[in-house]
Amino acid sequence: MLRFLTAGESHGRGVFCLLDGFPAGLHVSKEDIDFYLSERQKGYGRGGRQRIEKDAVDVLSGIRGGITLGSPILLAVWNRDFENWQEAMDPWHPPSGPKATRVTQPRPGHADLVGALKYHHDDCRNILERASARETAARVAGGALCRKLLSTFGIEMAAHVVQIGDVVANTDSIPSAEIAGRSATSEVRCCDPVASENMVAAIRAAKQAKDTLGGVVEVRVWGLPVGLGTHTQWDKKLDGRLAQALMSIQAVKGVEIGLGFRGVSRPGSQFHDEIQFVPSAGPGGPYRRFTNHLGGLEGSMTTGEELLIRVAKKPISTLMKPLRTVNMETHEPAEALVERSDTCAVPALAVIVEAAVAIVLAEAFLEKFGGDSVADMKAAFDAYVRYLQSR
Ligand code: EPS
Repeated sequence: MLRFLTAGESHGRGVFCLLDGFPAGLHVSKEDIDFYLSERQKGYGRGGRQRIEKDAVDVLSGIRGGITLGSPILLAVWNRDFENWQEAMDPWHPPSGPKATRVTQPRPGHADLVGALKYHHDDCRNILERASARETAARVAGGALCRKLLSTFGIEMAAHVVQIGDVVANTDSIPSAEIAGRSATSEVRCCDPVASENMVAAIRAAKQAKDTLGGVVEVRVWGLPVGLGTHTQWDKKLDGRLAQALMSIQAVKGVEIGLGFRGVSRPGSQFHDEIQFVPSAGPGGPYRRFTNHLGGLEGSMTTGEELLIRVAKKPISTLMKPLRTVNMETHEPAEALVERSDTCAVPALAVIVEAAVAIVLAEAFLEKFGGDSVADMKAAFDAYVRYLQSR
């Protein structure tokens, strides 16, 4: 069983990812992980923090000589900004220095208020440090390993931005294999060049207005075998697990699989993906679909068609033109905390979504083909693909 956890505060020493149950024998390089860490930092609309950080992975355990050992893998992404926060974040001494001022004016939309109440804190920083989307650097590091594992079995993925604010891209007909290359040329990771320019303009205008923007990211995964996940128990269903992992990304407010919300006005005859037999030696098996409205999942299991998921992110809750709140000490009306933040982090969400999906799919893949090593998995996988040809 693959287990995945993160730790770390935004301005503490670093953010960390623990992967337990990861198979032995996967060849990985530092670049395999650092590439995605650096991609996560990019995108028009990011704030000053990304100029301070130059995220790179430090492997603390579980990998030797570029090969996974089968033992727990502990990955660290150190925070360069910690240098400026040492006194305020010191684990053993009361917060001191210029950054030690207590946060008592919670931001609407952030975890500040509810967290401070629930955990009995009188400084919202004790909440916001962990709630910050800086944590996603740890997910991206772990996700990069899972992604490498999946690509060993021919599973590839690409995510791109399809909406920022009210600017919607026209990308439905783009072949999945072109998404990575085309979105990489856009400052907002969008494959539609006209929409891309309009998105940049919308972010610029939002920044001038001291406001923030949300948006929608689409991820596609191909090369999947038929039958990952299961219909048998609610907490093992693959669509549910994907939605959970994606909803747990900071500021995400919606997950849509296949046509999702967009499809509900269709009658059943125009929704379901009719079946045809196309002899094939691939892991998707010989039963193909004429369409893929269900986004590659049927009965909470992969169908062998592309996985299609959309993820909606709300606008970031730290506004330079602060919203109304209450001072938790005086109970007087106040303005919410204004802290360095981003105008729009939707382009980064594309990289984070890929990581979250890779982690869940790697878990499901290990459940189906699991062994202690990649070699064991390959044997089980090849046998399954051979078996599919006989159906
Ligand atoms: C982020 C780092 C943070 C924010 C952002 C995401 O850095 P800092 O708080 O030092 O500016 O830029 O976090 C939030 C938007 C949030 O609400 O917490 C990152 O590395 O992704």
